[in-house]
Amino acid sequence: MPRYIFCVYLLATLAIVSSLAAPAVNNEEKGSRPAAPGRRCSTIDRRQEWRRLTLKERLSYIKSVHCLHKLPPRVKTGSATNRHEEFQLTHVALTPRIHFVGQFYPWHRHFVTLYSKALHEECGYRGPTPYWNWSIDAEANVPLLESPLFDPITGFGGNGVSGTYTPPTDPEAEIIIFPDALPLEEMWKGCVQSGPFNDTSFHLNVGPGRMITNHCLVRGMDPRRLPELSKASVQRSLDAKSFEDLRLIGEGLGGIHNAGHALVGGEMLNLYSSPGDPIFYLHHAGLDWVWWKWQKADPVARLTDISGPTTQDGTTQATLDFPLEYHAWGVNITIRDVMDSSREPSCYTYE
Ligand SMILES: [Cu+2]
Repeated sequence: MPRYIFCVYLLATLAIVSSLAAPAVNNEEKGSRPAAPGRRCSTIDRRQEWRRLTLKERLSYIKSVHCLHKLPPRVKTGSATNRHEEFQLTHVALTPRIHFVGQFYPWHRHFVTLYSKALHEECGYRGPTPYWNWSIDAEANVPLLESPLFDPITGFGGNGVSGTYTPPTDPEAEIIIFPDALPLEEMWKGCVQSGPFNDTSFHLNVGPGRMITNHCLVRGMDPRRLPELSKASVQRSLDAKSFEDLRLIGEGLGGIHNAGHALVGGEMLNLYSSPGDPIFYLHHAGLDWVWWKWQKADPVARLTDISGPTTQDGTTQATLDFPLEYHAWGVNITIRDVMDSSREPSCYTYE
């Protein structure tokens, strides 16, 4: 088995990437700038923690993910074989430009919105967009696998099963893992065999990392990361005095971002291909919920507070005018457009 080396600082050097077969920009897809960013929304998605969805809503959400996984990609030139993978591939293609930078929170905010819109508009999902408040699991005195998030019927299924997956050989070091993860054998434990995304009903053609391979959904859970997702840990983000503090606390070592990825392991621990695991969107909605809560505590100052370098090794600071790119979809918006989630094009709040 190859030895994968990972380190946050390595990412800067890897920023040259994208040898992968990602979709090319298609001008016909251009022009999807929302009619009027900042405009009042006609409807509001009241996002809820997974456990607050009714069982019917949970099943309906899972069904819509399966639907997205069956729909053809919008951009035909990439390696994604369906809409779900198209989101994954978009993330793969942009990874070095959207992590450990000022646009990390805004970019992922809109990414989750786009995914949620796809579930609603293309797959008929009618319920609220779910998020994951990991601190409920961190404070509960029950094994992580008993969390409703990992329920085999009304959740995202369980852990990977040892011995069912062998990562591909990786001579070009295309598999880049989040920092401070478990040893490889444990984090790539195996294919998920239970629940709606098990080995027989759900496969991915994108990943691991920047590779394009047909594989099962891989997990290798690490409940030892739960303390990093405790109420106190979430509060540490909420106590941030500035956006700069918020993003450094959230995305830094020991922060809630890494910990949520490492808690699930496998595909989720892959910095590039993690959106292959459907739980990615609940984890990132959870991070967004923290940012939203933080903004709500002082909207006058915080709905316009943005900072952080625009490139991993650069010094230019992100501003509200910084463009957010979503690869071949041609979505044309700026950070300013997503600062207030209650306005177009986001149109949601958290309950
Ligand atoms: Cu990401």
